[in-house]
Amino acid sequence: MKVGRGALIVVEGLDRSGKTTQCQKLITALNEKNQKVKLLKFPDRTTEIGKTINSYLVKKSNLDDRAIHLLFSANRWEKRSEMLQDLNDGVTLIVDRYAYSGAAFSAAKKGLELDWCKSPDSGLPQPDLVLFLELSTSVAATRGGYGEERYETTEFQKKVALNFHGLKTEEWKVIDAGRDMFEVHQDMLSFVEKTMEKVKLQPVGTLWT
Ligand code: 2DT
Repeated sequence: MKVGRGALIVVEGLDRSGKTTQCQKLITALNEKNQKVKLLKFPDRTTEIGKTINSYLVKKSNLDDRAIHLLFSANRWEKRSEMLQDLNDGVTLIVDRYAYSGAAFSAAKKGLELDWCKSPDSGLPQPDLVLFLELSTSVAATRGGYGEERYETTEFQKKVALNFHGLKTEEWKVIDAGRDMFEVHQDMLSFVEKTMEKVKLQPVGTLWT
């Protein structure tokens, strides 16, 4: 018997909002409930494209703003068929950052329009749910490790935050990430489980088309 497809769940938010920890907690919780789940993270720094992105992020190399933007997008396109295969096999994907980070970060740079930034990701698998972890930039700056990589300045993050808000659609749930980690997790898990149930018999959509 076909049990239906998996859900595409994206977790977004500013740096240090707890995305990576919360993604891991979702995976653990769903595994314990015997659900088929996989964790994905963008950028995926392990591929050839990802290695070039990593070198840019750790400031070992410089690239034209539009060139790096297209590489971030290509890094998602190279995972597209694997993602669709997994979803159709009933695997729920928990994705740490996606095209929304792509558009929000690049459009925070001078001269890059949001619409231009969205266009290379148009046609990727459409997330069924976007969990946006909301945290003020001043609280984020007090959390560990801030300021080591490119983009990790309060001024830049403020622009990114504004761009994220301009990208919100009805699939978005804004989560107050300033609360206790367990409370945040419970909230997120409840949205994820509802979405998994809802999309089982629906086709996977396409993003920004
Ligand atoms: P992590 O700290 O989560 O590894 O992100 N970024 C990310 C972009 O500028 N464009 C993108 O498409 C993506 C997915 C956000 C590393 C940094 O890369 C930024 C922070």
